[in-house]
Amino acid sequence: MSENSVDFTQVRAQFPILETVENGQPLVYLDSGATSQKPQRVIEVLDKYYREENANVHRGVYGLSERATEKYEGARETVRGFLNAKSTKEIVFVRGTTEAINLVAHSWAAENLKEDDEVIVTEMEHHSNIVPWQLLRDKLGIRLTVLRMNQNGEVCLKALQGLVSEKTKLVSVTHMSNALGSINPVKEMAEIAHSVGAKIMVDGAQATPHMTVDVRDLNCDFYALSGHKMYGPTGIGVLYAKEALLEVMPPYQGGGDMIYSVTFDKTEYNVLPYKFEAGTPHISGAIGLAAAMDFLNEIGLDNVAEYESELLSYATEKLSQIDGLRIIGQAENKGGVISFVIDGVHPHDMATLMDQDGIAVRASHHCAMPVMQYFNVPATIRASFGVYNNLSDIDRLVASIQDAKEMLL
Ligand code: 7TS
Repeated sequence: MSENSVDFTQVRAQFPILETVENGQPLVYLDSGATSQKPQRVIEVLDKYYREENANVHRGVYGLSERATEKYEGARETVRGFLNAKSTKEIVFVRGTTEAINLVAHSWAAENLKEDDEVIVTEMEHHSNIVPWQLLRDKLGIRLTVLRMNQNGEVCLKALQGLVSEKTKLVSVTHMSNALGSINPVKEMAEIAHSVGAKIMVDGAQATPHMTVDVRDLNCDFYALSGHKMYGPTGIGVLYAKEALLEVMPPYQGGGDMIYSVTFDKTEYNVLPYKFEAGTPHISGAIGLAAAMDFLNEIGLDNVAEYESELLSYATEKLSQIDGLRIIGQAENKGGVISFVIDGVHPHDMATLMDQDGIAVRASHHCAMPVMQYFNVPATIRASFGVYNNLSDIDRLVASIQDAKEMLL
């Protein structure tokens, strides 16, 4: 490995779960694409919150509630800084990427799109960036157009240029594919969307744990992320949206906290971002997410990207040497995900045997069935990396594949 200023052995040591012994073997966790493990400091922040700080936010005049509110709003400021958003008004806490996309579909899109208007998605989207638009298609008669990919798992900007028209109202695209690892040129895609007056929504579920994301530089209109994939708790995520859009969007859910005043005749909504946060929020989740972002900021996202790119190169080289193994997704710009199939072996059988060696990989369609259809496979085996993985994890992955292959073929 090249000299990285960060000691990733120390980073790994911060994850208590990695001491787990699975089937008599030390756990090798290679399923961070599904959810990441949590560092000690995130676990401690959650523990401290419930031991010492728990109260509902925005309502109490007593000290404990004021402190919980300060922490919760402090977390919002951390998220703002992490994404380089202009204002905390643009940071809406949600359950995760899925909810963020549904919020945009139900609020912005349902309000602004009409029959025959078009939403463009890529062929490599996760189901959570396909199904909400299909639901809207059924309701409003909008069109859902697919930007196809090539055999490497890459989309072509020229093809997008040829696809957009004055009918296009939204381009909704994943920043990094969970099934292939492809990183999409979302900044350029934003320019193309904007050239016809469309908006762009970016699904950042897989990107935010692995690379620097600057929403102002990308000039995206909406950006979604999930805390649990970036070393934070489950059940918390973020929708970033430009303030001017949020300002005119109708609320997504009604309830407490999102109102300014209510009578039976009329409700006045709260200011941003509270208009979109009905009900008691996931206070500890937001605080835990901020701790995870601090953790990533301290390592430095550019260091993370460099380190994981070295892991990916090493894994690609080693896996390519295995007879009958085909890597699915060979984009030039690719993050720490390696999906593969092996001639004559069902991915689930392979992953089950690998579990016996203490290796956690995912064998599935990865909620991206159109990707499987394109490559004509029922499923792939996917190893996805996090900051805690190392070369020895990959060596054990390779050895386990070899052993399982011998048993199955
Ligand atoms: N978008 C992408 C690109 C994803 O990878 C996922 C989850 C989601 C959206 C949904 O995120 P959620 O936090 O709202 O569930 N991806 C995966 C995966 O690859 N394996 O399990 C979940």
